[in-house]
Amino acid sequence: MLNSNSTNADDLRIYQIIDANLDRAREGLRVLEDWARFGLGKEKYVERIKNFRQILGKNHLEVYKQSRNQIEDKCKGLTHQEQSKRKTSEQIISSNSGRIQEALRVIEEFSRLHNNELSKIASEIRYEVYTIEIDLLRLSKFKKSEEILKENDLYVITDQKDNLLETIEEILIAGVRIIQHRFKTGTDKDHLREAIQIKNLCKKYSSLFIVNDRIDIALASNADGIHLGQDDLNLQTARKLVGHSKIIGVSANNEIDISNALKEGCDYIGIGPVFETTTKTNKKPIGIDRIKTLTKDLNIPWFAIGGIKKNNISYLKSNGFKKVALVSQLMNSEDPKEDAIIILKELFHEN
Ligand code: TZP
Ligand code: MG
Repeated sequence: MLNSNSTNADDLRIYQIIDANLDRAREGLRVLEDWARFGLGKEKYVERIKNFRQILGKNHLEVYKQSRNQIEDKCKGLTHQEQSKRKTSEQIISSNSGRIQEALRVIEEFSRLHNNELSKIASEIRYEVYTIEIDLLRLSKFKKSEEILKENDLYVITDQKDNLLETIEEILIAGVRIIQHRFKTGTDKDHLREAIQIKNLCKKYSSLFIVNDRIDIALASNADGIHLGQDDLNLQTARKLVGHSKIIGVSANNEIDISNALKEGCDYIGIGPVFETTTKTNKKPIGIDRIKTLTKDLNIPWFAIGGIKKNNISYLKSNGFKKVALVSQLMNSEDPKEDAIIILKELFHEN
């Protein structure tokens, strides 16, 4: 409630500022709320944001609304050119969160003397919006990664070789959208340097960049995800370390590993080796029939791996396999772009 009932011209100007900024903050909150609802389907955030809008609505007093008509606003209708440049949903979330935070800060300052209650409310909501913004951005990033995993059937894993970056770029140009960085020998410095280079390439082609084995390298290179084998850190620990913005994939080749991975919330599974492979010699092939049984009820993306070549993809497809991961076929290819295109076509082709 207001601290005094009398109103002078200065008060009117202040009320006008508060009126405009309550509108701004509520509009911005509505943008975040709708993204949480329709873009992300996150009820918990919808409720939190709606609650803030309602609190601000209740505190939007008649005196503030009436001040709007009493002093003319000479700057009405001014827009900034940045507003028409916004493109992605992430940019919309960031700019609207900024707008809400600024508006709340203005309310906090100008209401302090005559409406301490509103000033406190504005301050509290402003702090909450900082964390909501970060959470929504993380959730949006994660959702995008999940969509790439769902929509793309070819997952390419790198090997250590000359001209690796050129090979990866050719593969990305061909349309591959999931790359895993596999780096088994070398220093951590070289590992991270290469990871960052590949991450930048993946970013250029809007592709997913996943780091094999190493959570520290995934975090330091700002990867989109991490891939863990059965001997790497367990999924729960990995989730604690990387949080919910990165996807986590797991290698599995039996019922127990698959069921544990699902229980612990992994985002995709690599299953194999399907066939004999020289890339990973310590694991025996488990074959097509075994993989069919293992994946029968699997409802997260899974990729068959091991010995997959362009000439056995149609056979895999005729057995109901939709997604594959491979290393040597593209890493050792004379023409990785051409071969990637052939494989993508094979995978796309309806059997
Ligand atoms: N995990 C199971 S098999 C395998 C990995 C990393 C190697 C696959 O390599 P390639 O060259 O595609 O057979
Ligand atoms: Mg591993």
